[in-house]
Amino acid sequence: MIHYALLPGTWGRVSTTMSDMRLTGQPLPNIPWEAKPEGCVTPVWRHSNNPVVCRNATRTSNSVFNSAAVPFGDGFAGVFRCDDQRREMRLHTGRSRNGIDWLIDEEPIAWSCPEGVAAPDYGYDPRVCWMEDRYWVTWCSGFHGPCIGIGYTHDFSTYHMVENALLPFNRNGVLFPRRIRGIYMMLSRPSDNGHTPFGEIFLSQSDDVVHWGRHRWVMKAEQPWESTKIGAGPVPIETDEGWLLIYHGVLTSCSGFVYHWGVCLLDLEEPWKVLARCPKYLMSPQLPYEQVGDVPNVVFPCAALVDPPTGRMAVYYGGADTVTCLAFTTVDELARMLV
Ligand code: BMA
Repeated sequence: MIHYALLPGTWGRVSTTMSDMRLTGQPLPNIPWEAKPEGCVTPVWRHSNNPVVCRNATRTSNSVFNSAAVPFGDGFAGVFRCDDQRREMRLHTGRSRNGIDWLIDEEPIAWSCPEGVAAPDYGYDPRVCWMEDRYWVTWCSGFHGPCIGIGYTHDFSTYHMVENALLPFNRNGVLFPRRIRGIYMMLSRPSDNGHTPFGEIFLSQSDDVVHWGRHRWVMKAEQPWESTKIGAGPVPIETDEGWLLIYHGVLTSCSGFVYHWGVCLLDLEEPWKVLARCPKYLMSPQLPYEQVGDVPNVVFPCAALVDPPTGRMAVYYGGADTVTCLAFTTVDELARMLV
């Protein structure tokens, strides 16, 4: 049982029985999984054979990172960020039997665009979610600068762009995986045209996925590890107590940005209300494939698989803007971190 303080302007989680938070949704018995290693004291642990996708996974790739995977058929499919050897940022389809060994298409995704919507100049940092009858994709789309592209696929073969959901400049557009009180909802992080030394998370609402408005402010940085900017990570994870949102938080050090993961809990019905937050980071760049690469010191989560009956979660994240990695946690581990 959980109780929330309903003081004006605050939505604080004041008490909970530690591990009673429950994931909602379909079982995923084939979720990629490794048990927490003996002696591990952190809430998240890395796959023993990271990175799971190396930088040269296609013939033309310079790097494959910040990518999103979902259950598909008997296995998994996903949209991968592949920066090519000209350093164009492109999205490619990936397929996997087990969620760990991936085959990435050589050719980038070709979006079919409705009349009046220009094909994106580039695409990066995709998120994918199953909602209603299709897999929705949001990504940072080149539209006179970074902007939120939204589209869908039924089969991971043909892809349809719907719109540029918001005006430039914006990044980290992340859909909620179902309508809430009949309304589609999306998180985003208004930004600038460059490397953006600021950033807070906002929420926008839509009746049709095309027109977005009724914007709400969700949260800003609070702790040193996230003090420069924050942005939504994987599609929010539904629990009986709220939406678990894993997000990235950035600190500016003497040698540049350092990207971490954080987690918070958003209200189920009014998800612009933050019920609880983890003051510490969940993960920081500590392994060589996170510290060394095209952009050092980056762990950037973009997708989470969950298995409600066991509470298991497998999170895909980019390492140092170069490779794709996998890490594990559980709903109990995350619930325990929230205050
Ligand atoms: C952000 C995005 C991400 C990237 C991060 C660190 O602005 O470009 O794709 O992982 O910077 O370079």
